Amino acid sequence: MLKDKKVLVFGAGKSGISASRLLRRVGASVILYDGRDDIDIDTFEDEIAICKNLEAYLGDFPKEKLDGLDLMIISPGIALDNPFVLEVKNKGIPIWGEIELAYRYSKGRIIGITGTNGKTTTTSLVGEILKSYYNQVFVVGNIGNPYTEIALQTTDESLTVIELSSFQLETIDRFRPDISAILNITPDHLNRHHTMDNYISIKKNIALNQDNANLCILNYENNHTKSIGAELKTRVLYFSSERILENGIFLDDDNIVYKENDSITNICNVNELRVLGKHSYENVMVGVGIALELGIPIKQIHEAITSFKAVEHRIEYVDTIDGVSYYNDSKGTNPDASIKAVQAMNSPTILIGGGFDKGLEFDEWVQSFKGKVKCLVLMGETREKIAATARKYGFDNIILVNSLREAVQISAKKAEDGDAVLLSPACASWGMFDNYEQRGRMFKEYVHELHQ
Ligand code: UMA
Repeated sequence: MLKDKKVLVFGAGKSGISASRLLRRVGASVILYDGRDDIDIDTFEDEIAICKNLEAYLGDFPKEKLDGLDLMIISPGIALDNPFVLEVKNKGIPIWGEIELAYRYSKGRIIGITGTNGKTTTTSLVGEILKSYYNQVFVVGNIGNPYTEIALQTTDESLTVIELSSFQLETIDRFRPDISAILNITPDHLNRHHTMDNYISIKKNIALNQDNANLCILNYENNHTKSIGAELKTRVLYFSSERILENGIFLDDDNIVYKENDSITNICNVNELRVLGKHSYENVMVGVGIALELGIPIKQIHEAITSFKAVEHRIEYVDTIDGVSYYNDSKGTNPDASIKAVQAMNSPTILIGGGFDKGLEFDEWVQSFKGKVKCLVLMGETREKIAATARKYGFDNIILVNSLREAVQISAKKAEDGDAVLLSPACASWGMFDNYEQRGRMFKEYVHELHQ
């Protein structure tokens, strides 16, 4: 399909490198471009391995090279209103995201999972359930393994579970998952998507090309996802952690059940699960919905969901030092995700927050502190904005710091026996760290340093 085509890959991060690799394997001629001029260009050839004489440009792109291009692949981190992207678009060159590229070369069944929060956990849970029953399961996407990396390995027997961010869904074209899920939609990434309506419509893209042969699983308790159901051409399955549904998956007292017409199937009791909190039960319900649609027997589903543990960086227990427990919720990259972590705490908590400014408001986050958070330690670009919001609501036990290491050290000093220290920044890590994983790993390292 792209053999002998001239393809420009914009962005030389994880996804750009993987996309280049796929393109070279299928015989395309690749030009790799990154706006940063401080990357060591020689590393590209090592990374891409199969590329000899890779044409790559850093910083400025020679404009004459745009002539004769057949396609541009952009990385998720690059916005569609980026001036270079607009220039390419104005020349009439088609633009795909890495997901579309991988999809065009994929075989087998595809499960796409999106939502503002919970998508990484749900994607790994679904991966676990599927692996317990099927042989060829791939777990890819925003979770950290680019989809393009495995697309050429998929066969008709494969099942590919993809975590999809709004950044990735913005640039799909024909991408059509067999099963999709939107866990929830709350404000996030508004600096990139500008309005909530635009953000919602991008999330909805996940089901854009689905039809009646497919299924979309939606949260009945989130107004945005609930109303999306009526607009889709595909079959819809709702889940709810708040009420008994006529049809769907829901919590009935402490039991997760599936109801289809008059037939009720008991899946499990929530006390059998190793994950905590309503948001976790919702993730499990989505996993159950996907597994049932794929025909996995209840016994197998039960076994997989009851042995599943929380993923790294999501309310992850780190250590207890001098009677103080430390939790890493670096994945709390927006207020809503962080509220879930704050609510899950069951001891007086020193909360470490702040980071990159995505244009979000922190009112609801601060309001969720009541009875949980005793002290707020703030870092990064948003620290003043958050401090002002906290004071507006009468919360003034606030400490401003200049680094995560300082945040950990001050929290340890302030904490008393029986307290918890929670890193759940409600902000992206950019500006201080490469990504939330690095922020979480550094947090754990600084906590372990407290032993010295
Ligand atoms: N770049 C430019 N110009 C720009 C912007 C970026 O040249 O205007 C270049 C940068 O210099 C850099 C490269 O593009 O070299 C980075 O590309 P990228 O930001 O897309 O990062 P990747 O390393 O390719 O990682 C991406 C996802 N990153 C983002 O969406 C920001 C990863 O999600 C994903 O795991 C990976 O692809 C594999 O598919 C991370 C993320 O933070 C975890 N996601 C956000 C989130 O979860 O909230 C959406």
